[in-house]
Amino acid sequence: MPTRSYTFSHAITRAPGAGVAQGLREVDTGAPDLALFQAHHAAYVAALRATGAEVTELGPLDQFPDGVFVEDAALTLAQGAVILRPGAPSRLGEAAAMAPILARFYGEVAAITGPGFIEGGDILVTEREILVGRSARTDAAGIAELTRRVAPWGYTVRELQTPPGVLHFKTDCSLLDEDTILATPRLAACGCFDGYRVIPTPEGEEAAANAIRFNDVVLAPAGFPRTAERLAAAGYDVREIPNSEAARLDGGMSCLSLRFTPPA
Ligand code: CIR
Repeated sequence: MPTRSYTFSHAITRAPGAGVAQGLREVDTGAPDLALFQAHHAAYVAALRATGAEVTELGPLDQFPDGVFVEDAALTLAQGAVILRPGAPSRLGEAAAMAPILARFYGEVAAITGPGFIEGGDILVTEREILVGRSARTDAAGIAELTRRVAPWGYTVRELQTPPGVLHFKTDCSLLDEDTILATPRLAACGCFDGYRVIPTPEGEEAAANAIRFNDVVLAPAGFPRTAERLAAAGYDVREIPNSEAARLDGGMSCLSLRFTPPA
């Protein structure tokens, strides 16, 4: 039986638009180069498609500079989808824009209505549970509402803490398979992955912790050779994707797609 946490027939992405220059960032290292970002994005989409997945590529949303990071707007599960409620005020409207897109694939699209907030970057779905990190974007009320929404589908949610100063929980970790998580040592130190096998990112390569397992491959940001080697040595088929421009906006592999298999 295919896994529900990393085997997917579909993905949704959104092309970066001219507005990315205004995207949120913790540290300003200069605006992303749009042409380069588009080329990186194309490589990312091609890598997803190469696994056999059907990728729906949405056009840029001019009023939302961070719209390329579609993961934060919704949670896509095997039984249904949940429109989220981003904690960044400039990103709140991205969630509503995703609702009609997901309705094409899901009979049931639920929504987090508030008052809490929750962004997809803080949600790690594993084969056995859903881990959610509280962060500057995701609060206890948002997590509680998500917990109620997904309970009828048989999911348990475990609330954790995103490390201080880290944008999202998944900035620091990724699912590699049913039992294995790639994580920064600073996050794994919390003990929140007890019961899983943890592959730590090498010192100095913490920014490689945001990767995605997508069908038979692991998409990892280029430029972190020791992490790529470590993953390859553990038996994963790694595809390195250039990510310099998304990284200027604190974005990585997971942020750039919604991954799912529509219910039959
Ligand atoms: C933001 O600050 O919201 C965007 N510039 C980056 C979002 C990255 N998304 C993610 O990690 N899921």
